[in-house]
Amino acid sequence: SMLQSVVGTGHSQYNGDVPIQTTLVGTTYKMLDSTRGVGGQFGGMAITDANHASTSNPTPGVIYVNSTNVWGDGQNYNGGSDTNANGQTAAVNALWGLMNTYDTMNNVIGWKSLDGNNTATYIAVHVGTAYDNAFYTDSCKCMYIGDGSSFYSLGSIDVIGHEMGHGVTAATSNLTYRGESGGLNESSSDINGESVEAYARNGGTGSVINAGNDWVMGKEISKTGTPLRWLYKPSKDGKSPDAWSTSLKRLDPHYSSGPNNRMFYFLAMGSSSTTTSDYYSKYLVQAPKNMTGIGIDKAYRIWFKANTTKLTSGSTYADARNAVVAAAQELYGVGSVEAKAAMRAYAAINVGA
Ligand code: ASN
Ligand code: ZN
Repeated sequence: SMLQSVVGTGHSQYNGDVPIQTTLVGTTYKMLDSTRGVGGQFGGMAITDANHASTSNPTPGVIYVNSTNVWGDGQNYNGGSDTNANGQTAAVNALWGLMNTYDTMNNVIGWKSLDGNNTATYIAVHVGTAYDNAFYTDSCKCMYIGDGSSFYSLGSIDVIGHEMGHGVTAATSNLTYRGESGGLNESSSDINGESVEAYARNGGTGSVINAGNDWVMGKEISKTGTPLRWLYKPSKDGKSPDAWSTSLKRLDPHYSSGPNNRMFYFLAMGSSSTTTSDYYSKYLVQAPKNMTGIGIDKAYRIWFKANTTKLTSGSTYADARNAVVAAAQELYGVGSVEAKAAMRAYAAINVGA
């Protein structure tokens, strides 16, 4: 046929040379993955050039095209043409991140695209000028990536998994983006980002997520090497708390996410803490003593089920605890080690029954 799905080579910025799913139209290659998602604005998962459109209400621009199926130069954007090999690198980063996000949710959970109905989405790169952010927009169910100034181009896998995670949350629990629910919304995106990173780093095939992520958000895009957030110890950013308290609800969601991120880390990875001084009040507020984690694969399945089927727009941390415990019980059994680990992980951030 005129349209043929083919595999090209992308010279990515953060993951070396990667196989990317593109489309051959006549003699031209397009950055359109028609094997992941249907319909949507571009008839498949697409990467477009926002061509420095203003970051407020931007339009996506056109799909990347190339005369060969080899894309990008692996180097950070230098301010030249968006469509030469250097400008294409942001598009390679985006397509690789999007493919892995789709595959993680589809192959591990059986959840198709962002809405669960397999509606294709897209990523637009080069939005704004030296723009230091990436963002999801629900009206297009798509995301935009800036070129960065104090950051490198903002298309690392964990950032893309994070932004697309906002689409899953918007389509399901729709956690309100302020107060405790705002922190849970942000945490759900960080959990998605780290889980996609873990999936991609282990080859991106199969239906199981193996550990291999770095448990920090955005290390790759950081020019200083300092991540945006530390899931294993959120307070390392100087602003996020490590445990729930009554004042958490007043924080920006990127900080009130901290304790739930730490809960997820403990659930997956456990803790080798041996100190008994961790106990505070009736709950733990530091690392749980000698806790065995259940692995990121099971932890992701549990969190995903909780967020997509049990949480609602006004959910609190206490609600999240109950939802995660219930999800663990449904997936692995009442009294299972997984359900007990969920209780312990929440107790470790000061959230109890
Ligand atoms: N990149 C940010 C995020 O997804 C954008 C924002 O502040 N909402 O959290
Ligand atoms: Zn976010």
